[in-house]
Amino acid sequence: MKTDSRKLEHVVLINISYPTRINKRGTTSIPEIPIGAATLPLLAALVHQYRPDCELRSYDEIGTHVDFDYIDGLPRKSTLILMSVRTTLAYEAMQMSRTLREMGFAVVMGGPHISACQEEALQYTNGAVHGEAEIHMKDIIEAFESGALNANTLPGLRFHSDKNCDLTGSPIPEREIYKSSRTYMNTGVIEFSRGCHFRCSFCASSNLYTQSRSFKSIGQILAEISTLTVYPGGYRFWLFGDDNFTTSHKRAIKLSIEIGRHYPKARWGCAMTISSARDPELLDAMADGGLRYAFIGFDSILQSSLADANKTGAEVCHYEKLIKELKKRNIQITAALVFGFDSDDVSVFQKTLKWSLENGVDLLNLNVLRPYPSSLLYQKLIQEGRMIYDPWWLQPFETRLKMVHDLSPNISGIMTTFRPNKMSARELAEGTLWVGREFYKARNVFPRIIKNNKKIVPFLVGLKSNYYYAKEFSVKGKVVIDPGRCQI
Ligand code: B12
Repeated sequence: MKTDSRKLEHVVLINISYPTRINKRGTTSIPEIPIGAATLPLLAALVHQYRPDCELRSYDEIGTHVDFDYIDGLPRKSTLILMSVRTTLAYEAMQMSRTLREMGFAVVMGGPHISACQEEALQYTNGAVHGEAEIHMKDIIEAFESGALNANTLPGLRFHSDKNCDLTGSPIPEREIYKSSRTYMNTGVIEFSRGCHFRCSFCASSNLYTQSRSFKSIGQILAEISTLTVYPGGYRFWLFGDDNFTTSHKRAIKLSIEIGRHYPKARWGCAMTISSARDPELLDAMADGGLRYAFIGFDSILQSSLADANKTGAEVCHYEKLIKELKKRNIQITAALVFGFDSDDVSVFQKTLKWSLENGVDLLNLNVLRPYPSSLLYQKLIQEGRMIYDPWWLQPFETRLKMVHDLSPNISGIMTTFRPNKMSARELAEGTLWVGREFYKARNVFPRIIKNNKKIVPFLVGLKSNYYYAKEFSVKGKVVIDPGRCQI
């Protein structure tokens, strides 16, 4: 092993976004909700845990584009680039890694996509990480400082762990790194747990690390909340980023009670499963503790499609009653729905729109079924020979645009990568887009917001959220690929 020891003095953290400008003047990025994930603040805290004097720059492109000029001015010998990668942007991440390596920087990649496709990533980066940063950060820094990990290390070094970290030892993320960006909504993402006890076939997370769950302590969460911005009137806002905040009712109840006790003006949101709404004690505790926004994976309004998805514990016939339970407690609902299950035919779009308009959900998050590389669904579609593009995540952006049949430049939710069972791929993309456009038409938005929000603040929040979600479906115009990025 080559040893060329050096000290780590600079770290650049990157979470990339789509490489496009979409309006006529070529200036607007594809709309993504400007929420700062916990990822880069956590990586920052972990770097500082081991190298307190290290200088840090972070670029979460949803808020701030990567500044190549600044990076170019950094010393190659003492600078490490850490990239977090999601599957939808894997192609762009590999491009950027190559650019940075060619500039002479050592690049390490981690995140959900690299955990799913570590072997593949090793071809593009100097270090590829499977698993949680808490477990690997020390080894990464040591490999860099020993010279074993540098811009020429290819294939890259493999950092792998099949164990979960103990979240009670996880540091408080350094959220200050987002303060320089004016684009973000002022909402923090806080993690309480990792892992989920369900095994839905399309889930991108359930097979990624290990099958077990881990939790932070209540004291940790309360301390983390104290670092968030306080707004006039003493309010604090955040979202829990857990895949399923209610994976343990007991823990969620305890935490919610403590949040209410310590921060009576807390207002937060979380993702949870609909079957949890059967537990009135849980709903009362969460609502009293400040829960105002629930992102709920209903996934389908067809029971047969839920069976296709291996989604257990959810019964469509109870959805309406459970929605009422949440609304009774003034909890706004974002219904996440997926189209393209084997049981779905074209009638699913009309049925879903009707259901969504009638039952009082506040927002719709719509996605075409997407075979993430870590999912059981991906394995099934490969076996059945039904993938149209494989691996879809390494296709250039132009090819990914074909997967939305040029219906919209916003590939995020409606890209179709496989042959559906009871409709064409184009019908699937078209139908999904149609439901979104109808749901977010002004004639549907205003009556809904007025009916669902009697007070001024929730009304304004409702208006803003509808605006962000509507943008996802209304994006039109020419796509211009950023010339600053090369081919992989
Ligand atoms: C907040 C959020 C968003 C925000 C984005 C915020 C942002 N600035 O990026 C919004 C709402 C915009 C969003 C959009 C989307 N999201 Co999202 N999102 C989340 C959510 C709920 C929380 C993220 C977070 O803060 N996690 C906490 C951090 C600490 O966890 P982490 O990022 O996984 O990092 C850990 C490890 O992965 C690892 N790690 C990560 N990066 C690195 C880097 C290095 C160098 C190292 C060593 C380790 C490492 O260490 C960390 C600590 O252990 C997650 C769910 C989740 N449980 O993570 C989904 C999640 C990340 N999103 C997902 C998806 C699919 C999407 C969308 C594609 C949805 C869509 N159809 O449009 C888009 C794509 C956006 C994009 N640009 O990539 C998937 C990603 C799956 C995958 N394989 O890529 C997730 C995991 C949800 C899920 N279970 O399906 N999202």
